[in-house]
This record gives sequence, structure tokens and C-alpha cells, in this order.
Amino acid sequence: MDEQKKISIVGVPMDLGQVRRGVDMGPSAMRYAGLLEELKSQGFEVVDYGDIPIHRSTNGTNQEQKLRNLQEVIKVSEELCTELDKAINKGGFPLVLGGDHSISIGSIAGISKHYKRLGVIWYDAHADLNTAETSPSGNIHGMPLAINLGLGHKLLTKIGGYIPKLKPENIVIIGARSIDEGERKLIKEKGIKVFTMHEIDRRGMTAVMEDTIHYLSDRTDGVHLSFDLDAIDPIYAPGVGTPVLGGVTYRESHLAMEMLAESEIVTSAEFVEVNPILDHKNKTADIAIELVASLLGKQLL
Ligand code: B3U
Ligand code: MN
Ligand code: MN
Repeated sequence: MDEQKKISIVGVPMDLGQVRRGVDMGPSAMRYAGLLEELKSQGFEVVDYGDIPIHRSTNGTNQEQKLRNLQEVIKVSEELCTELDKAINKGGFPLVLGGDHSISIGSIAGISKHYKRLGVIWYDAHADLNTAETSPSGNIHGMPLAINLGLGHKLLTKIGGYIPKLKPENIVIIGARSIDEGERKLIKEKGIKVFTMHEIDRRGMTAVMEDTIHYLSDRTDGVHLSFDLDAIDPIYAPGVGTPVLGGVTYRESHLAMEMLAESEIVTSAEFVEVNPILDHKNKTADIAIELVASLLGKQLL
């Protein structure tokens, strides 16, 4: 627990994994919403490493292709991987601020170096298990989980110098409700554990989180939480690039974070896809900060 007294923040103002501008302002929006102040008030020592520089070429590479902005995403991923690897060596709980979800290619590449059996909780409306062949959009933010499994373009899967970063049996997806055909096939083929909105509706978030915690603590030596704000229903979190109706509620999400805090299994986290341009009064960033606080053990009483 002592080690978790220090939080290491890294921002990744990246919007190249998809087409809508605005998600590049996610780290600013979360800092503006009072992230550092909140963590300090909880008694944490906070080290903010600032933002990874994003290299946006005038038109981007591969604009019409199956992997939009491939070269730029590779460069940012390598830099994030190196930065996180260094930050972890210095100690502290890594907290990454996105940026679109393609940032998890670099973050998991950096984090996974430190664990033999890294587990991942992918809290998302989407499965992010596309490859260039199955993607309906060519947007890399719909591919990072597949890439971390070693599936997809070699230049992306080999970020950090090793393949793969994750094993399919160490992944739990929570909140999915928009899954593409190729992703569905991959989930079945690899036996990936998914709690869709159906299971959350049917069994409740408590049972889903109990199962998740039990499942991961048995088989992993660290757990990264990859929290895509579009998992939450757009009624509560409208500031995301691809809102999907019928999502997890605000209350259920807090409960999930509180149960994770209690379990003490989470060893790193990222909060991604906050888009202040599409938001109402920075509401989505505010929610992200509250959820970070719950994840890190903030209690009501
Ligand atoms: N599955 C679709 C849509 C999508 C994925 N992630 C987000 N949207 N945020 C795709 O383009 O891969
Ligand atoms: Mn996502
Ligand atoms: Mn998503």
C-alpha cells in the first residue's frame, strides 16, 4: 500500500487513433477538473510527468487507408512506452490520461514489461479488438486490445520490443454493447471473458465485479484498468467521441471503482476518450476525476 501513496501521472493528448478532434484536450480537461488537487487531498504524493508530445503531420499518414495515422501512432506509442517504463522504475502508481484509446498500445507496452502475467480490465462500450482486416473504420482506437494480444500490424504489435503484451485469459471486458463481427469471432476463438451490458443488467454490477476480481486475482500478478469513458451512458458522460446508448450508469461505475479499490488488485490505470468539445461544462472530465478518486480508495464516510 505504501508504494501506492505516490501517483505518477502521464498525459497523452492524442487524437490520431480516430477522426474527431477534441479528445486531444482530454488530459487538460481532467487536470482542469481538479485531478491533482483531488489526489493531494486524499493524501497522495502526486508526480505529474506532463504530456507526451504528439507529432501531427499536416495530413497524417495513411489517411484513406486501413490504419489511419499509422506512423504517428507508432511514434507516440514508443514514447509513451519508454516514459511509463521509466516512471514505474521510479515507483508510484501509474495513471495515464488520454487521448483516444489507441494510447493503450504504448501504455500497456510500458506497463507489461513489469509483470509476467498482467491482467487488464477493459471498461468500454466497445471491445477494441479489431485489426486492419476487420475494422469498419480504419481507426486505430478500435484496435488496441487486439494489438496488445499480438494481433494486427507488426509495427504496432512490436512496440516496446516484445510480442504479445497480454494473454487472452488475463483480460476482462466490462460494459460492451457495440461489438463488430470480427471482434465477436475473436472473443469466441480466444475465450476472452466479456461482461456485456446484458450481464450487468441481469446480474448487477456487484456480481460482475465480484466475478472479475475473483477471476483476475487468481491468475495475474498485476492489473491495469483501461477505462474508456464511453462505457458510461451518454446521459452521464456525453463528452466522448463515440457515444453508445444503454451504457453503465454513474452509480454502477462508482461501485465498480470502489470494489476495485477494496480488492487492491489494480496496479495501474488509464482514463481515455474524454472529448471536451462534445461535453457539457466539462461534465465527463469531472466524472473521470471522481472515478479516479474512488478507484484510489476515496470513501464516502
Ligand atoms: N468498433 C468500431 C467503433 C469504435 C471502436 N472504438 C470506438 N469506436 N470508440 C471501430 O471503428 O473499430
Ligand atoms: Mn475504447
Ligand atoms: Mn469505446
